[in-house]
Amino acid sequence: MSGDVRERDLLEREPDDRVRVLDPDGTVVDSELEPDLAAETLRSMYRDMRFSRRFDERMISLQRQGRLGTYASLAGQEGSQIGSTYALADDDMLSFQYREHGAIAARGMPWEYLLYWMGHEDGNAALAEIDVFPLNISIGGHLPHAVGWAWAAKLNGDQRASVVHFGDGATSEGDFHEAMNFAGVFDAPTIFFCNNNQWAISVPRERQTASATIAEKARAYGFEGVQVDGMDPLATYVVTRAAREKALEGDGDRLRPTLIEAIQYRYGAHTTADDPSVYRDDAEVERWRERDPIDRFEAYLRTDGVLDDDRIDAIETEIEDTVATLVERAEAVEGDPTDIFEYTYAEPTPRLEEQREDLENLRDAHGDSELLEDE
Ligand SMILES: Cc1ncc(C[n+]2csc(CCOP(=O)(O)OP(=O)(O)O)c2C)c(N)n1
Ligand SMILES: [Mg+2]
Repeated sequence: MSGDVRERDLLEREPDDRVRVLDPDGTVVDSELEPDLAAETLRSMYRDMRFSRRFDERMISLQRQGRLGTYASLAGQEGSQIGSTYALADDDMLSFQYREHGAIAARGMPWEYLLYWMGHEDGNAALAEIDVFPLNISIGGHLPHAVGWAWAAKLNGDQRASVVHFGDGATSEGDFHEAMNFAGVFDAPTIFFCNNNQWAISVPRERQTASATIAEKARAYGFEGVQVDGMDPLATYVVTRAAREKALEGDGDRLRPTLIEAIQYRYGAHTTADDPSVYRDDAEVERWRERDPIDRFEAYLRTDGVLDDDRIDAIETEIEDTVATLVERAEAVEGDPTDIFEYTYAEPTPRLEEQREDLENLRDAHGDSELLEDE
């Protein structure tokens, strides 16, 4: 990176002028933008990307075996999630939708994270310890909260940014627009990070908005939007770092939010409950796989001598062990089915009370194992 001025320029590009540092075969295409990261940091980013991909495979396999609930796959989106998270401070507040396991991995995924996907609320609670808000299934619902948190941090004089991940589909929700407007007016130090993976379940990007880019929507709210190659971890890193600086140090006398549109692709199904073959072609998936973020980053790191076969073998072995330990610890926790009646209302409604009683009566009469066998 050749200095602050150049880094700031990043955010002043036209919204459709996509920032890219590495091309799909790992060659540096913009050496001025190449961040000066220590070999250890680069290897750690690579490890987290590999971990996330492996975690994903394992979670899908567990779901197929009935050992995990419905799961949202991240494969293809590692460069965006890990590159951007490495540009943050550990105590910047991170909010996400449900697919950003890579961002959680970059923060040091707690084993309890798996519990959420196994139906235990404790999985969400553990995220608070790494400054991550609970997972959000209600599309766009977390954006106003992320901005509110940013505004509070600013009023408290904290040097902490709020980073909020959401999908292309979320930009059609009112919450997105309200959050963007509020952040623009109140100078809330927010980084809006849109993981544009081309699809919102079966709705393609072209049907999501008539705007030429998602990034350009920021202009309507008085701040900058930038498109970045979301499958290039170095590009997402430099863009997020520039946005963070602007959120906390300001532009002139104002702290400014930024909207980052990271262009990427979800290789797999929307979730384990989806069949993408009914709405998209395999050829499309193959075209995006040619831009794979892990292959690209590995090629770059091998050229620089930061990685070699031995180091990669060691990383693979460590990842296998780590994933196995995470699963083992999470599976050792026994759930309580009546948990499903908790956590939505402070006071349960009469109807929920009635349903809880029905479930308890059934369990008393038959026992959990018999109830499960009957299914
Ligand atoms: C408010 C709301 N409306 C609809 C849904 C159903 N829904 C679940 S995921 C999804 C698509 C979201 O797409 P996007 O924001 O692009 O994120 P992605 O899944 O692609 O990561 C929808 C519509 C929901 N969860 N919440
Ligand atoms: Mg999407």
